[in-house]
This record gives sequence, structure tokens and C-alpha cells, in this order.
Amino acid sequence: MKKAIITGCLGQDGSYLSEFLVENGYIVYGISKRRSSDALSFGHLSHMKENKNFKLLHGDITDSVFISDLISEIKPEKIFNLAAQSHVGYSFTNPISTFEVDALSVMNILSSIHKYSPETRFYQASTSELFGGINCPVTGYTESSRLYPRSPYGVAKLAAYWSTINYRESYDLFACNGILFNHGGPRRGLDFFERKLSHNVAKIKLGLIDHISFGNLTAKRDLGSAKDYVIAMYKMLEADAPEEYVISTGKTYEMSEMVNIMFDIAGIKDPESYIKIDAALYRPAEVPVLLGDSTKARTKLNWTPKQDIYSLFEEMYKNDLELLKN
Ligand code: F7E
Repeated sequence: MKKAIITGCLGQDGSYLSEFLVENGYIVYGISKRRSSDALSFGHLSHMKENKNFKLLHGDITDSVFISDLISEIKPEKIFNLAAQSHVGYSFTNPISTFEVDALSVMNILSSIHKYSPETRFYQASTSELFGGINCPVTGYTESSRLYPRSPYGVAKLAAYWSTINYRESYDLFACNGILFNHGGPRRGLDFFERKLSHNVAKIKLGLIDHISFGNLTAKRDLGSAKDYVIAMYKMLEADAPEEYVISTGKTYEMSEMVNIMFDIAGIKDPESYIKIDAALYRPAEVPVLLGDSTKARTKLNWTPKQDIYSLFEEMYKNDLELLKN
């Protein structure tokens, strides 16, 4: 059986990808950072606890001993590096630890692949935050657009992006970047915009709260479904050659429009009366507009996003409503 390592396996993307790879005949070694409060928890993957093809290993990707031992012992066909400090706002107050996790650890993984397992194919979770959102082309960012990050998170991810390309060009590794635009779903963390929205609209519906506080609602995002996007990750490592790919829906919505869509799905009128703007939730530098052009992935990888924002928001809202009722 083929072996894959997924770092960040209990997160939104890592958990969907773990399920997908096990269903497709892989043994997955899922890496997750140990938290003593829930060291035995499989989180989103609790249904895979007894699955012999899914092995949860605790470890920190910033620990070079852990990473080199892991790669030299397992020598997997594929490594998907999805572990990250992925909150853009948090990176402004914690830039150094963000850089350690999101940039330095990637060099560490690449160096271990080069030394101990050069046949391993490597996927780096890159991001639309690399583009920065200023002067977004009307047809969307492509793989050749200018990179201009606007946060410590974006800067760290840029270093990781170039490290991946540098190791590929220097040592002929099969290493590539998936430049994924925003993607959510029911497993999204509660402090990301769309999940905060679905969860709190469900709370309003149930009469548990009477308003939601947000920061900047004038930004625009191209938002897809995480379940669709992990399939693109897999296809990138199945391709003939390692290359960068933009993964996006090709539609962008202002955050305020997203608010209206979610309230509409919940059947709640006059959304504005439930929203408070909190200046403390604004970021020191904003990424104003993100729109992606994923023509390359659609043509070369035969990948297309299946879920639009309406069906995604409906799924998220219904899931939160059930969670809250239970
Ligand atoms: O913010 C605005 C905020 O934190 C979206 C990460 O997965 O996607 C994500 O980064 C927008 C921003 O995601 C709140 O200012 C307003 O303009 O959900 P977000 P993000 O920053 O776009 C990229 C592709 C990644 O790679 C990242 O890892 O919404 N906004 N009010 C707010 N955002 C949050 N979180 N909370 C608010 O209350």
C-alpha cells in the first residue's frame, strides 16, 4: 500500500484529506501537535480511531529531530504539509512563532526529504495571501501574478513557497505549491470569518445571542469548499510534473454580502440590525480583494470546484444549528 504523511491531519483540510487518501487505498500517517488536555482525541477523525490504515502520530513540525526521524523511517510516497499557524489576524501579534511554524519548518521538511527520501512527492499548502489583494486583476490572480504579502502570515508563507521551488530546482525534488484561495466548511475553526458567521447566525436563530461583532466587512474573498480543495492537492501530486496551481472558484463576494447570504439561508430578515462593527477586529494591514483564476488546474488537472457558496453556507449553517441544539 502507498504511504502518505499529512501534517496538520486533525485540522479542516488535513481531516478531509486523510479520509480521502484512506478511501483511495493509502496508509496515512497523520501528524498532529500534542495537547495534554486532549491527547487521546482524534477530533474530526474520531470515526477513524480503529482504522488500521490511519495512524495518528503526535509531533511538532518545528522539531527537526521529530521530522527527520519520521521521514527517514517512513519514506512515504507523498507528504502533504498542511500544518500551520493559519490565522492571518493572529500572525500580527505572534509573527515570530508564525514564521517558525509556517516558514522554517518547511525548510526542515524539505531538507529531510532531500537527505532521506528524495523520491517522496511534497505538497506545500500555499495560499492566496501571497498575492496581497491590492490591484487584484479583474479576471483573478494566476500562477504568474505578482506576490505581495500583507501580513506576517503571508510573509512566512512566501518564504515557504520559495523554499519549495528552490529545493525542486536545486535537487530535482517533486515539490510543488498549491495556491489555495479561502476554503471553508463545517470543520472550519470558529475564529475564521465564514464559520464565525454560520455559528453565530445559528445562535441568533435559537435566541442564544442578539448580535455578532465583526471587523472589516468591505474586504472580498473567493471562497470555496475545503472538501473540493483537498482533491486538488491530491491531483497536484499525481501530475506528471511538479508545478504551482491556483485553486479557486473564480467568484468573489464582499464579506457583507456573505453576511446577507447566511442570514437569508437562516430565514432571518434585516441582517444589519444584528451586526456590530468592532475596530479591535480590524487588521493592521488588510488584503482588500482576492479573486483567483484556476484555469490551469481546471485544464491540466481536470479539477473543478463542485460546491458554490450558497450550498456551502447552507451545509455550514445546518451543521451549526444541529451542534447547538445538541
Ligand atoms: O478573514 C475579515 C478579515 O480570517 C476573511 C485563512 O485560512 O484564507 C484565510 O485567511 C476576511 C478578512 O480569513 C472578521 O479582515 C471581518 O478580510 O476568515 P479570515 P483570511 O484572512 O482571508 C487564506 C487563504 C489563508 O491562507 C488563511 O490561512 O474577513 N473579517 N471580521 C474577519 N475575519 C475574522 N477571522 N473574524 C472577524 O470577526
